[in-house]
Amino acid sequence: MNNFDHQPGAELDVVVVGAGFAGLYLLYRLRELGLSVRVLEAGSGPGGTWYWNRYPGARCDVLSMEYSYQFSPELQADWVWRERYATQPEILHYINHVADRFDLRGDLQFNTRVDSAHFDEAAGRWQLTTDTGEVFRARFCVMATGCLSSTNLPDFPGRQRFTGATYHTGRWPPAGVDFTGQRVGIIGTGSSAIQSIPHIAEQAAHLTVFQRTPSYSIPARNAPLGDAEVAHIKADYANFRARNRQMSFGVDFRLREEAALSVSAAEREREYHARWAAGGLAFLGAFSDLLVDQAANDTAAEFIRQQIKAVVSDPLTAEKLTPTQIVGCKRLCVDSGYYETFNRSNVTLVDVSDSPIEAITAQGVRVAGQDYPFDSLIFATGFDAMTGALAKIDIRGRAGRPLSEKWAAGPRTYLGLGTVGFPNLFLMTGPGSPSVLTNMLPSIEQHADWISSCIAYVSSAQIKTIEATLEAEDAWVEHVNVVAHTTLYPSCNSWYLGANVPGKPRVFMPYIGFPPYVAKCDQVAANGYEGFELAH
Ligand code: N01
Repeated sequence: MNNFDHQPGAELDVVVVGAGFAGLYLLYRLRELGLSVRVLEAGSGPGGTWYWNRYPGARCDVLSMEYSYQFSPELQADWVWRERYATQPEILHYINHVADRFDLRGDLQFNTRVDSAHFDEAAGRWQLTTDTGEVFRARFCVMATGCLSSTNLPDFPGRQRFTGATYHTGRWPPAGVDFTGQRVGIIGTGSSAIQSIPHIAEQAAHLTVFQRTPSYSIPARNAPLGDAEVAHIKADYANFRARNRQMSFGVDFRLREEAALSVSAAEREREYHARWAAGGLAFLGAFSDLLVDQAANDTAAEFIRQQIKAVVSDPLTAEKLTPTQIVGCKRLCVDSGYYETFNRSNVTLVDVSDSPIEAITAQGVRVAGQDYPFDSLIFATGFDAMTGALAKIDIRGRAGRPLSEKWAAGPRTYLGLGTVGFPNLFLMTGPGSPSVLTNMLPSIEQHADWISSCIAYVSSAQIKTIEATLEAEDAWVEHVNVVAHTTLYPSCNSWYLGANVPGKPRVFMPYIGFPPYVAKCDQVAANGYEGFELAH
């Protein structure tokens, strides 16, 4: 039940949950409108994903010249990225710089976890309560809670019994961890594990990697950014950004127009080699149909399998590390020395695909009756993606209806921005928006621009509530699904589908295609927010 009887706390125009890239830029935009805003953040500083994911080797897999804000020409002209791919500390430094440069800290409240957000229908206000016992009331509530912020910690039998130290890559201690001389186990081989394993292996006495599904990983080929390259981009940054916004993923994969099977085998091989040598996610841009045609995808998959075989000395280990699924269906990984790490004598790979982890014991991990003792155990087991952070907040809309109840069979939104029954509630990069299938930064800026313009319009037109219509929401959910099924994405057990979390409904959550999505959002706004009901 909603309870609005207790003393209300701060009365605001907008309350924002989360002070990552999304919350920070939204605050900047809302402040420009002269609105009163408070951003509530569980961490002790800004940064969101870059605040929590401090595991060794953490860095972005989108090029740093692209993974940065573009709203301020001065900021992007001044800021100096040092490497092709920025490290987590560098990105966190950048976010803190932005908070200071635009004087945002006054409206950021840290160490504050939002427990509930209830819509008070009579007053037309959102009321948020926090773990610090504070209450905030606001006309608008924006969830900028991140797509990969709620950690997934599988319920391994006996997990609590382990007497050594445990870590989750998504909640890494800020002071870091020294594994020198230790026996370390790591569960999971997604992006976080793939980035951290080479670093941990260098420190630990022995590292044991528990792998359920091998990932495809492309070498990053990280290197210092050359002055000439930076100068070239900065000389025409606005156009560089504009071009990338026209790309399907909002990032330049140097997509070739030809289909993979329309060229000769020799030409394919040449292209894949060139992409492998250049490094990074642009490997997926080698041909136009890699993510839509199984036969095309097979050619890329086979190329990567051959590279793994060439790098990993022990044939049995190489075989275990070789993925069989569709490339890119689960998020492609980008690494620095991942496969090479398995040539070290202090690294062991344990395949748990056929014999799942039986138990966690006081000393370590048991698989197929064999005990692996550890001093430290790392869970690199990912996230309850896109909906997990929202599910942790008791969000209630009209008639006190919980969002968890409405989304019991999977998230339903209009444009990933709003959901029926929850007036004046906006989601940043929510399910149904391109978010994780794009460079997150332009997606975040586009959402913050759209939401702030919408709030400005609603406020100036004396509109009391804005809420998606059921018709628009149903049509959008259907459209997201139809688009997804024109690709290979729905065919594997990825976190895009919620398949990594036991019991989570299997629904493809991100919308595929940044440019058409932006066009649709612009059209909706231009047509007086069509698909939304505006109530006076
Ligand atoms: O998580 P994941 P992540 N028993 O879900 C395994 C972004 N990111 O933190 O594949 C055994 O990818 C699981 O196995 P399986 C990026 O978008 C970006 O690594 O489910 N194993 C998998 O191997 C990325 O995709 C960057 O069979 C279990 C692993 O745990 C996303 O975050 C860096 C298990 C989880 O992998 C998530 O990446 C890092 C179980 N019960 C992350 N449960 C960059 O920008 C799970 N696993 C570079």
